[in-house]
Amino acid sequence: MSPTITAFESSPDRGRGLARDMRVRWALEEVGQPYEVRLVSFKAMKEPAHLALHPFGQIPTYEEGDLALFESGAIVFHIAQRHGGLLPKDANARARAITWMFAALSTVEPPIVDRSFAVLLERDKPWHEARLPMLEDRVRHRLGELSRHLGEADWLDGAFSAGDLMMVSVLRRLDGSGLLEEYPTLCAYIARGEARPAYQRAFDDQLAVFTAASSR
Ligand code: GTB
Repeated sequence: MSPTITAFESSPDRGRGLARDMRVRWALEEVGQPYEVRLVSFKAMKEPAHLALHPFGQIPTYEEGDLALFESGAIVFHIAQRHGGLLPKDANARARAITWMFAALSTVEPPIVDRSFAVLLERDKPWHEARLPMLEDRVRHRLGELSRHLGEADWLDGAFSAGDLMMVSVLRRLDGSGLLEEYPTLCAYIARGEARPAYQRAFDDQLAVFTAASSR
């Protein structure tokens, strides 16, 4: 039975693939697992049927038989555990790839999300102009460290893994901020991720949702 994931019925990212269903779609495409998508409105996300799947009323969720998951990191990890191709077989390399998934979600993503929220929701606040440079410097700090770690390598630790899938997904949230361009190593890293056929299939599928919604 194919798993079913949830995604925005009408994504505020206008089809740029920045919402967190994109990383789950990408993981499913990487492992060759067909899936269904149930689109949910902002209203439906906060109603009992969806809250039964996701206590915080968000997307994405993942249903497979009697298993229901939320949190994109947990979902991608589950997919990577269940199928080959996203985590190395060697136990230590596998542990390191999982470490990079956590690093993406708990060390790199938070300052990026803080900056996004400030730009999206706090522009009219009197302290916005003073706060934004501080938030951007926090992002730069992480990008500099990550860029130094990556150096000349294609991927974070040997072959492409769920760690790279998560890191590239997290970094893409900076698209349009102008910050990534300060780190050519990271731009090339993201481009390598985006060039993967599985990424492109996932991107096209989420874009089709936006295109269909805007033509109605
Ligand atoms: N930690 C959770 C996870 O990783 O799954 C976070 C899930 C989450 O934030 N989901 C968001 C959501 O459902 C969508 S992805 N929000 C609705 C709500 O909370 O009511 C976040 C997102 C939204 C929009 C853009 N964008 O427009 O660019 C990018 C990312």
